[in-house]
Formats: sequence, C-alpha cells, structure tokens
Amino acid sequence: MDFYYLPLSAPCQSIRLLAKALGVHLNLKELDLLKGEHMKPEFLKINPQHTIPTLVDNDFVLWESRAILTYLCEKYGKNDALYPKDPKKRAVVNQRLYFDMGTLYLRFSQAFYPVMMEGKELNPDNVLKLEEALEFLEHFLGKTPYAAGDRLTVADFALLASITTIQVTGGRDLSKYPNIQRWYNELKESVVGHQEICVEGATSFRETFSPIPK
Ligand SMILES: N[C@@H](CCC(=O)N[C@@H](CS)C(=O)NCC(=O)O)C(=O)O
Repeated sequence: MDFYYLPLSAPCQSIRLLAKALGVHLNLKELDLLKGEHMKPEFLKINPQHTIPTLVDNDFVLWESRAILTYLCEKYGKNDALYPKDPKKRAVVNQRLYFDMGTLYLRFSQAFYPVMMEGKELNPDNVLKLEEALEFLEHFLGKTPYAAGDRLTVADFALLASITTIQVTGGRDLSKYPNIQRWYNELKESVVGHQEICVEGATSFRETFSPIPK
C-alpha cells in the first residue's frame, strides 16, 4: 500500500503506529507540503482534496486519517480487538475518534496553528477551549483505562498521536491531567514506534514553525 504522508503530521503518525501494530507494510511516500507537493497534478489525481494522510490500497484510495484507521483494522486486523464489532463498543470507539477529530485536535489547531504558521498572537480563549477538551478526555480516562473502554482500541492510536503533538509541539503540561498522564505513560511504553514516529515527528513539527508561548 502506498501511504502519502508527512512525518510531522499527527493524523499521519496515528496510521503509521496502527500499521506497525497490525503488521501491515506501508510504502511511505513523503509529500512536502511546504513545497506544495500536495498540489501537483499527480497527487490531485489521487486525492482531489489534497490532504495527507492518503492511502492507496491497489485500486482503492482513501483519505481522512480516522477513516483510514478503521479501514485498516477491518481489512487487515486478525480479530476485532482494536475495532470491536459489537455495535455499542464500536459506537464508543467512533465517538472517541470523532471527538479526537472534531474537538481535541481541532481545538489544538485553532489555538496554535495561527501562532506557529502565521505569527499571530496566542488567543487565550482558544487555549481555554483546548484545555476544556483535555478535561473531557481526562474525564473519559477516569471512567475506563483506555479511551473507549477496558481495552486498547484504534481510538487510542488517534488520541495518542494528538496528545503527543499537544505535549511535544504545543508544550502543554499534562501533569494537571492525572488520568491522561497515566494513559499516556502506559501507551508511550507499549505502543511500538511511538518515540520514533510521534515524538520525533512532533518535535520536528515544533522546530519547523514559530515557537508557541507557554
Ligand atoms: N481530518 C484530516 C486532516 C487532514 C489534513 O488537514 N492534513 C493536512 C496536513 S496535517 C493537509 O494535508 N494539509 C494540506 C491541505 O489541506 O491542502 C485527517 O485527519 O486526515
């Protein structure tokens, strides 16, 4: 499978982590967004929305990281452990994935992308909104050891990439969220590739753009 990606992108990192966990080989094709490689006609033919991550599995093309995550689990998972078939369990996994996309990572990007990429002042209201999202995750992880229940699921992979970026790129202090801290400490050790994929990627994200004030 060809995988169009950028190392510093959290959505791309979650898929690389999952591929390792599933034992799926990704043929990595790095696209330099800063050089506009995603706007070249060759890539627009593959993904007219010009976003990474984009997966090409033979004649099947898919983008949107969380859709790719669930596709890989369903197509290549040896069982349904990471993406349970039970409707209620799956619904909670999906809820956490949508939370990651539409609340947690969205609020991270709204708070920090303008500072990092456009040199704007930090807007304290946006930081508060991000902190509120972290409180929601803190609450979820106070009820269950993993993001969507008693076992590791694909939702943890998405959230792990986001949280690493929030901490490493955004410089946020997670010590005020003990449940997130506990979960993060466990996953940092147990999810193969976290250091090399997420921490190094998030560090290069931080170093590529303007610093975020504390
Ligand atoms: N919700 C999407 C976000 C994808 C996205 O916006 N990716 C960024 C890089 S992290 C991108 O490709 N930006 C270039 C563009 O939108 O033209 C996902 O999770 O895959």
